[in-house]
Amino acid sequence: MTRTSLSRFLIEQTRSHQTPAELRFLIEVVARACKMINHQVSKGALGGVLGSMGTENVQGEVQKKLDVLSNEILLEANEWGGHLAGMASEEMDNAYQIPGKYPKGSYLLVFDPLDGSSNIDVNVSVGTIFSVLRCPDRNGEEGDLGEEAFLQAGTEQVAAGYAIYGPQTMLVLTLGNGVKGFTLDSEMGSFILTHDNIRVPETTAEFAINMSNQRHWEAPVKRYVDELLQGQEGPLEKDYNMRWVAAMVADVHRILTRGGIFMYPRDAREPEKPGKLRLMYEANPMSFIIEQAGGVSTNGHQRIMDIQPESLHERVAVFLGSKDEVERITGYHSK
Ligand code: AFP
Repeated sequence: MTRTSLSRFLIEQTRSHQTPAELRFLIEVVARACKMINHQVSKGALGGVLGSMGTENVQGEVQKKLDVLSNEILLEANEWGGHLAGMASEEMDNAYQIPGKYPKGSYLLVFDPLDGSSNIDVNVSVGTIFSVLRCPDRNGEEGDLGEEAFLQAGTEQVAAGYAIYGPQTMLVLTLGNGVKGFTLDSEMGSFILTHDNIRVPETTAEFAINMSNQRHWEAPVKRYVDELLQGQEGPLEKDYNMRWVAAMVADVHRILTRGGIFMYPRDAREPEKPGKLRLMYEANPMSFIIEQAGGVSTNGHQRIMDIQPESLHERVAVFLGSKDEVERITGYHSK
């Protein structure tokens, strides 16, 4: 049987869907960087890559050595090819400028280099999340690319994906015409198409939320989770199961595989911040993937991909996954 590699899939996309060659190259380079990150992650203690750097990122979170290493891998892989006008990352305060010695391209790459990095030291799945936008026309303007170029709604994404470093390493990708999953064949060093048309089941009996924050949630979330917990005896008249990996990549991957609802609501711990997750490099790419797989993604009040970002590291409440449940909790917010 002929196996379809990521390269072959992308070349066929270029032919049939007019995916520009520059975008094809970009995805190939990101995939190559993910293979390098996978290699570092899998070395664990043998590679001396576990533990913290002793520094904090712009969000005030302690940076793991692998957060910093993964960020460097993505920057170095993508800065020289001429396909990007700039990059932005969870691990950098400001937009990354393509060095002047390299040509610039027409795309912007935004990423969380290592999502769920608190899982690294305990050998649980982590991942890389990325989003691709077009760089707005600069009208011949030279000089540094400002943050405003990146501040585009999720609906403007031309591609999004994630790599999951788990029992298997996979790359899950959307170019806006469905969702494909590629599994890394580590002997051949290639991502092979193994999940051709990923769809999220509309109904589910599984939910994902960090229950330890329950006392901080807003009323609609308390009501909804309370109903889930009542199971068959409650108004929803069925038993639900709960899972929480604490790496969005792994929780979303499970939902893409067998359905479910993922929630990281706004809560009262930091009232000025609407949630923990970041809009541009976590919520938007995951929302694009979930919607392309037939699921729904909102912040409780509106579609996440319609939100106009106001800053690079903006946070957002997230409810995504199986249509029926996301619509139910979104409905509770309007009551
Ligand atoms: P990092 O990317 O900083 O490791 O954070 C992971 C994450 O943003 C997301 O992937 C998880 O769903 C969420 O945080 C876990 O949060 P809790 O620490 O509240 O479980």
